[in-house]
Amino acid sequence: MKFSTLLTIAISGFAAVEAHTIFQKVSVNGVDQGQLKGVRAPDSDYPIENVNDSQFACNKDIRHKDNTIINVPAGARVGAWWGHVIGGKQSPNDPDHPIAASHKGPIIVYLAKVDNAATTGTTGLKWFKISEEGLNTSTGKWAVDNMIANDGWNYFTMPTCIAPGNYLMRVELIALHNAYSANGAQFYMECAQINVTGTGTNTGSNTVSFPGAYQSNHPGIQISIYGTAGVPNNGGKAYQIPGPPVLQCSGSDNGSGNGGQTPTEPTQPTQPTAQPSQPAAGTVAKYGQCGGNGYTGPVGCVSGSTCSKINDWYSQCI
Ligand SMILES: *[C@@H]1O[C@H](CO)[C@@H](O)[C@H](O)[C@H]1NC(C)=O
Ligand SMILES: *[C@@H]1O[C@H](CO)[C@@H](O)[C@H](O)[C@H]1NC(C)=O
Ligand SMILES: *[C@@H]1O[C@H](CO)[C@@H](O)[C@H](O)[C@H]1NC(C)=O
Ligand SMILES: *[C@@H]1O[C@H](CO)[C@@H](O)[C@H](O)[C@H]1NC(C)=O
Ligand SMILES: [Cu+2]
Repeated sequence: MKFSTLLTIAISGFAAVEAHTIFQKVSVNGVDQGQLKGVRAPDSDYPIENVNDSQFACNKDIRHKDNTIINVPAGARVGAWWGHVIGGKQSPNDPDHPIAASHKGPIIVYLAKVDNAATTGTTGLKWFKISEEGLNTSTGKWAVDNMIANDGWNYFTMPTCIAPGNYLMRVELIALHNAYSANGAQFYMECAQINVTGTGTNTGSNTVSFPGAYQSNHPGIQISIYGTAGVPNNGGKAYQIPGPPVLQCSGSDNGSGNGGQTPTEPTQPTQPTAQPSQPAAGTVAKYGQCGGNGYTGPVGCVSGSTCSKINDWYSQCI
């Protein structure tokens, strides 16, 4: 591991007066894959603030990178773990771990199909969005609030239709506490090296480039999130998450996709079609979650699969 103790001390010195964050660990169906295993991370926890930054895809000055490729079954519950600095807390009672509470905003997950996740570069990739969590207007909670409440874990589902193969998985947190002024939003992102397994056929649609996908004046990027009562919940208003629509496994997005590494620009984003119908209660798709501590969703699997316990936290239709 390329690691400079001196550099870490220097960076930590700066970070003491800031309150930033680093995505540095993955879990798959409740199984922790290990600190920095398969995740490309810098030592610096500083954000990128320029949406045109050349390293907007997977961050810059990467100092932690191994050759691990994490197997992720399509349909798996995936966790991304954030810490204030590499390793997590900066001090025993670090109030800014996993991130300062002020840093409210969305968490968004993208994939890019690659030939080899361990060796691929990060320029020119075509990214598609598989998950997003913004502001829940009924609870007033941002994705960041929920991540803090989960001890740094942000959870999402690997869509069931993703084709097997290697991908970079880009997890991005946008902190909006200073976003009321131009270029005040803080973008935190790292990329994980994954190998999706399963029987899906979708390698993405509505792909975008990083940099390029975001405009600095997008209403989800330049925004005051402070409500009239001074409550940082966007005043009860909806929040528009930047980027393309989330890939849907049923409906118009379920084909083989136009992702991959072809250099063609995506066609005009398709008009939002009717929301694909959610599976009825009691019909969990194959590889979907059907049980586990804290799980409150449907438990019946589609015909041809049965609900199997993976661990206390996760049962899956297999
Ligand atoms: C980013 O680049 C685009 C396209 O060149 C340009 O219109 C925009 O002003 C740039 N934004 C920033 C913040 O530099
Ligand atoms: C908002 O939070 C409530 C309460 O936890 C939850 O039931 C609901 O599904 C959430 N809404 C969204 C869009 O996630
Ligand atoms: C990806 O998973 C498949 C299916 O388990 C396996 O055959 C293949 O070797 C894996 N590839 C990598 C790069 O891990
Ligand atoms: C894919 O979408 C088409 C068109 O909406 C639909 O007819 C088909 O059943 C879908 N297939 C799957 C596997 O979801
Ligand atoms: Cu910060």
